[in-house]
Formats: sequence, C-alpha cells, structure tokens
Amino acid sequence: MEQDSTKVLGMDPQEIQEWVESFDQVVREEGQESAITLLDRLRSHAQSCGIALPFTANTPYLNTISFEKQAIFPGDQEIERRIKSLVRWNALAMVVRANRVDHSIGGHISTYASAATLFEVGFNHFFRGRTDEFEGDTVYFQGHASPGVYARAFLEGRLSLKKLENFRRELREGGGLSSYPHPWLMPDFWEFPTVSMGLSPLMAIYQARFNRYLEDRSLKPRTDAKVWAFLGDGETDEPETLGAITLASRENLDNIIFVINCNLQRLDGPVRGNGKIVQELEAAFRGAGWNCIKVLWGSDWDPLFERDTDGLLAKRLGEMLDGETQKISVESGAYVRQQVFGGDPRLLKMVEDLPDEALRTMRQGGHDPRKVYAAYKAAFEHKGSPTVILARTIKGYGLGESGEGRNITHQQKKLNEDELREFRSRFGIPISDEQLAETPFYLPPEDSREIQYIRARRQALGGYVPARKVRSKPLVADHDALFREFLTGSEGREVSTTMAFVGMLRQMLRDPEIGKVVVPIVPDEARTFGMESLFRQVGIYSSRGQLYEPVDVHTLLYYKEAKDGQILEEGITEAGSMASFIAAGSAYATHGINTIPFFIYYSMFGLQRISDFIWAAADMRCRGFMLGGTAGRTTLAGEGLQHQDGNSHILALPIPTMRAYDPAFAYEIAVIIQDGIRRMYKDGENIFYYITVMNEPYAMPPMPAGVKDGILKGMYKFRASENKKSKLRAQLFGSGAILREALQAQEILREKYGVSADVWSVTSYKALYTDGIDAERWNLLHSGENPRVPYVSQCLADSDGVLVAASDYLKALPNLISRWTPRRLASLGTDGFGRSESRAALRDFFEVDARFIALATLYELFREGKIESAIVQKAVKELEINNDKPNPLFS
Ligand SMILES: Cc1ncc(C[n+]2csc(CCOP(=O)(O)OP(=O)(O)O)c2C)c(N)n1
Ligand SMILES: [Mg+2]
Repeated sequence: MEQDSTKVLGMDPQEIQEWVESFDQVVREEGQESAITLLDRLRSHAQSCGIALPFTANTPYLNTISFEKQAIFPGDQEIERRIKSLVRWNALAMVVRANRVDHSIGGHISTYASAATLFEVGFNHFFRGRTDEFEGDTVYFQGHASPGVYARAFLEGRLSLKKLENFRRELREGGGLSSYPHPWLMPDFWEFPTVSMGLSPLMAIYQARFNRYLEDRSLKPRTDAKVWAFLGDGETDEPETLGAITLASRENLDNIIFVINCNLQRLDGPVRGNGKIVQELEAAFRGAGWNCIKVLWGSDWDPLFERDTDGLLAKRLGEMLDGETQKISVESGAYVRQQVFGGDPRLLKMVEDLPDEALRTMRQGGHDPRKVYAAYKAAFEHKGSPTVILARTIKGYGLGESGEGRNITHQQKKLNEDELREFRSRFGIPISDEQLAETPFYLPPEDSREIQYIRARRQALGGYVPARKVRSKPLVADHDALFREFLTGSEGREVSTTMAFVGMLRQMLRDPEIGKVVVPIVPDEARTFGMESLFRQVGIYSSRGQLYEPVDVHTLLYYKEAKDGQILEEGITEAGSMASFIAAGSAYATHGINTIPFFIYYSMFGLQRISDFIWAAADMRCRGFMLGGTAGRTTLAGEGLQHQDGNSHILALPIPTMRAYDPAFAYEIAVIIQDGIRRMYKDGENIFYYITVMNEPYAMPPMPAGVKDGILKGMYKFRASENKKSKLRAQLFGSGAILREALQAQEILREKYGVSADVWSVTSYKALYTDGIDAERWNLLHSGENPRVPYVSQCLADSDGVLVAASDYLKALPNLISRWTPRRLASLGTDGFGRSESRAALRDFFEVDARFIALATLYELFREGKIESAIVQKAVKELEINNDKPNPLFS
C-alpha cells in the first residue's frame, strides 16, 4: 500500500514531481491554451516514437466544474429549499392518496424524489415561458416524474386541489390528471409525451435541429432558446436515447441540454451494478462530441477534494462500482467510512474529523442546488456543441429506510405513518401528527414568501412551464387551382401514384401560401421516389450550406445542399425522420408556425418499425402527411419478404387520429391532400394522414363527376357495369394498385362468364370501419331513435350481386367492414411473407390478381345458387389457376 506505483515502473517520484511542476509553470505563465498545445505536441511526439497512449474518453470521477469555477448561486437557497420540500410533499401525497383509494392506480414517488433539485433549479432559474416576445424554452420532462410537475403547478396556482385529488382518475367529474405527460389528455398543459422511454431524447434532438432549420429558413428569428430533455439513466439503454447524439454534435446544436438523472437505478435494480453508468455515458457523449458536465458530488465534498492533492480520493471513487455506491447510500456512516475510505490510512485520515452522521449524509451533486445551478449555467452558456449533464442522485431521496436507494423503490406507492412522519419532519412540512394519516396536500397562503417567490421567479422567466397553447393562425387553404391539374388524368401517360404525389409536392412548394411551410422529409430514399428534381428546386437543408463541389454538379438534378434548403434529407433513420415529422407537425403549437410535413419513406419501415413514435405523434396532436412509398405486398416487385408491405393499413387502425388511405389514382391523392390541408390547417383538426403510394406505372384516369365525397369517406363507384340486365351481378372492391386488377376482372367476368360487375374504389377501409363502428355505437345507445346507417351500407343499399374485395393488404382489412355489407363479402388479400418476384407472379402467388377476383366472384355466385359448381371448376382451368398451390399464408 505504501509503495508508490511510479517506483514499480522504475521512475523516481521526484522526477515526476519536476515534470508536474514544469507543466504547472507553463499553465501559470503561458495560460491554458499553451498547456493544451504542449500536451498535444507531446502526444503526437509519443505517437511518432511508437508509443501508443491508452485511449480514454473519460475524465476522473469528479465534478467537471471545480469549486473555483463554480458560478455563484443567485437564488434564495433557503426559500427554494422550502418550495422544493412542499413540492416533494404534495407529489408524494398525490400518489399515496390515490393508492389509498384504489391500490391499483399506481404512480411513482421515487423518480421525482430523486429529480426534485434538477427540476426546481430549472423552474426557478432557467426554463423560460413562451411569450409574445420570446418563443420560450422547450422542456421534455422525464415522464415518471410527472407528480412533481403537477405538485409544482399546484403551488403555482395552475392546478386545483380537486385535480390533484384526481391524479390518475381522469374520468372523474371535473377531470383529473393524466398519469404521464400526454398532450392529448391535457392539451393546455403538456407539450411532449415522454413516458415511452427513449423517444423523448431522440425527439428532443430533432426538435432542436428543427428549431435551427426554422431559423436558417427565416421562418423564425434566431434566439438562445433551449431544448431541455430530462432522462433517466436506465432510459439510456433504449437504443433511441443515444441513437441521434452524433447528429446533435455534427449540427453544433448548442441549443440542446440533456440532463440525465443518474440515480444508478432503474425499475428492477441497478443500471450498471458491475460498472459505472456515469463513466459509460460520459465516454459515449464525449466520444460523440458533446460537452459533458458531471455533477457528482455536493458541496460538502469540496473540502475533501481540496485536500486530495495526490488524487487518492478521486481514484478510490473512480474504482467503486455502482452496485457498491448504491449500497453505501443506504448504509450507516461507519459503513461509508469503512467502505470508501477504509482501504488506505491516508484516506481515513482525510475524514477523521468528520463524525459518522456527517459521512452518511454527504450529498450527491444532483441534490445540491448550487452544483446543479452551476452546471445549468455552464450548459446554457456553452457554445458550439450540445451539452449533457450527468447528475448523481439517489432514487427515492428522502423516502426513508424503506424507499431510499432500495431496489424496490421504483414500485413504492405507499408510506406507512412512521415513514410519512419522518418525511414530513425531514422536509419541515407544516402538517401535524394528527393530520398525517390523511396525508393532506399543503398549499401556503398566497401572501406567503414561498408563493410570492414562485410567482416572482416565473414572472421573471416569462410565465409558466409546461404550458401548451396553439398559437398559429389558420390558413386560408384555398388550393383548388393548385390541385386542379391532377384531377384531369395523365392522358394515357403511365405514371405511378408516387410520381403523381411528387408532382403535387412540387406544386405545393411553389404555392404562395404554403410553399414556404411545406417540409419534405425523406430518409435517404428521395431518388427511389423520383424526388431528385426537388433537390434543385428547393435544396436540401444543411446548416453549413455546401462546402464541397458535389460530384454531380454538372448535372441538372445535382445533390444541392443549402443553408436555406427546404428538404430534410435525414439519412437512413426512419425514427429520426419521424422525430422531424413530429417537430414540424407540432410547430403550430410549439412555435405558432403552420409547417406542413410530408414524410415519405419505404412503407414497410414506417408503421411496422416506428409505431411508438407515430403513437406519440398522435398524442401530441401532430398534423401532416406520412406517405408510405413503394407500398403494396405485390406492387413492390423484387424486393421480397422484408420490404413488401401488406401490413401497414392494418397497423394504422389503432392510431385514433391517423386517417389512412390506399388510393389508386392521382386525383384521389389530390382530393385527399387538399382536403387534409383544409381540415388540419384551416379548421384546426388534430389529425394526420397516412397515404400509401406505389411505384407501378399506369395511366391515370380523369376524376369522374361527383366522387370527391366518396374518396374522402372511403369508397365510391368507379366504373359501373354497362350491362344492367344481366342476372349475374357482382360488386368488386379494389384499392390502390389492385383496383386495376378488379377492373380487369370486371372485363373477364363480362366477356367470359356473362357477369356484370360494378367496380368500386375503396380508398380507406379504416375510414369505413371507423364510420361503421361509430354508427353502431350510436345505435346501441339510442335504440328508440332512427338508426344511423353506416356509409358502407348506404353505398351498397341498392346494389345487386355478390361482393368481392381485393387489396394488397391482409384479408382482415376488407373483413373489417363485412358487418355492414348487405350480403357476404369475400375478401382477397396478401397474408403471408412476401417474395422477390415480378408483380404478375406475386399477384398470382397471393391470389389477388384479376383471375382470382373473377374466380372468387364466380364462387360467390355458385354459393348463392346462381351458377353451377361446374362453371367455377371450369373457370379454374380457363383462368389457368393452380388449385393445388400452397397457401401463401403458410409458405
Ligand atoms: C419503452 C418503455 N419501456 C419500459 C417502461 C417501464 N418503465 C417505467 S420507469 C422504468 C425504469 C426507469 O428507470 P430510469 O430511466 O433509470 O428512471 P428513474 O426512475 O430511475 O429516474 C421502466 C422500465 C417504459 N415506461 N417505457
Ligand atoms: Mg434511474
């Protein structure tokens, strides 16, 4: 122990000391810059001598901001402590009371208990409200800490006692408080849903980048507004949490600050029992180019570090595993002395004049407002790169023996009377022993110092946070002229619906009202969708412009990056692109700007891959258009099993505000988009659109008269049969590219089998289904009144014949509406894994081509007793259908 490690390496400690002194002299006399240059020079020299320096992205396990560099805390620490204690109490009371009434209600005490100082310093000194003059800061609050945010809003006079009593009881009279941040449920309060962990850090980064985009495109003034994201340390295991951190540094986003609450615990136990989460995260963030500020130790540690001239204490703290550290937080002072300092007499000497009790209560940095303030201030002032603050805290701080730092603390919802008493006394809450059993909320009088202080601070910072307000003005949305050209058909020219959409996008980008606020977003598939002409038209956004000469500069459609470029070309990240969609789709509230996102992507990698983000977008009341490109299990030929999407229209069903369309023709898309812009940006509806577009080229017909309403409602008759007299009748439903198969089947049936069929374009099974269940529900509740008739039933009321539907999606999709059809509905679809093949082969394989539609029609006629089975059997041969082929669902 006594032996110096330098001697083992054969070096004289005296010699080392001389090196250190020379270095100190450089720092003193030449300054920091020179010291850095010197070290840099030595490092490259070492390298040229063949000495490989061990790599570390870590700094010692100490506060990044030394005591000498620490900004002075400007607040009234005593009164802020009182306020924080009251918030703590009310947050605790909210959960405890709710679970007393009904123990299944749940709620979290321990997350906020550890994050209280991190939040309160923000509320008192940093988070700026949104005013007419200043856009305000954007704060993503750690979802499980929401009781603390509610408790503070209660002190601020923004939430009533009744609301607090109804925490997690939202259906009670007068409403309650949602469990977590949900703008859908509390649209005047929460702005960002954060509780599905991992989403908020990624959304926050793209939000910060979107803010820059708005500035660089002169859609808003450049300000020093910040995006703050409060995360859990366990949350960093979600791949999304760290997934975009290099974007933030690459883009020099000094407008984002992550605060990671490192309480070393997650739900079941330690985040890194056998490691050190703070060091792991420091390495990851520093490696990615972030400014990293560690806030590990509270002020009472400062004197110890001052005495730690040879770095022994720093070394000891650096080698302790998180599992050990967690144990120390729940043990006695004597244990701390033994475990932390006991291994070296020099360490023991450092703490010999500190009693055990003082050792036990030495605070973590994240519980010390002075340390937290200094970190926030440094983060706020930092320029050129994003900042992450890694703050050490204790989970369940203040919850006493049963809760603090224990593995079970995350689940704790109740405190017994002793525990409540202890908490009350520790935080000085003016509630008597007799009242404890009831655990009342505590609100100081309006003229109390606490309330006055809160009011003054929030006023100075521009109002309350969080608060959500729609500040954009409605658009006029008079776009008849813009969309007119798409209603007249392509005059025989073969185009895909994707090409048609891109044509509309090009026009929208030229429109005087919406041209500037359209935000095209694409994850590295612009060429796939034929969007390269837009590169030149509006440019690709790059905060640096274009610093190089692009390889294709001599071509017309070169890869043009520009500082005011409009396209968000996100690279291969559907999650990141969706986060941009969310930022743009909610800017009407966040910024009061009606940006209209058009996010176009490979359809299989949307609802299937990033549905949780889409769910969050819906919760946030996002507006905009998502376009699933190269859609359709049999329409996207060649790409095979992972790419061919026959699922997304089913996956769109659960998202309440998403309107999903599978259009076949250009005019259908034009009608849907024009109406969508009107509904969302003029009428202010909180909906968004999912439209599948395909890459199969075919002639676009002109829009028949009188079908607009049907397109929007989900179905309309596209081509009636010419022969009304036939006894053999059918109604064929087609969607997307498969509509053309239905049209071909109409011909086959007429020519070969004397069946006269009408063909319907079903643009949205989801819309039909939603309408049907809505009508059904109303009827259930109003049996004495005239029943409502679902739109599907209305359409088919006077129709004759058998019903056959075919789509490029699961058979379940048409089945959704079969309850409201006047007769049985036969459903063809693409259940099963895709294949790499041609369209024709795929449609045969999945049994959705014209032949199968014709066969299904004949079979239905046979079932109805209208034709003999022999005709159906003969059709199998005539149509060259292999009736022994394996079921695509199982093959
Ligand atoms: C995507 C997702 N998975 C799981 C959960 C359930 N869950 C809620 S809190 C929690 C632990 C959180 O630990 P941490 O991030 O360290 O936050 P702390 O409460 O410790 O501050 C888990 C697993 C969730 N909310 N979201
Ligand atoms: Mg944690």
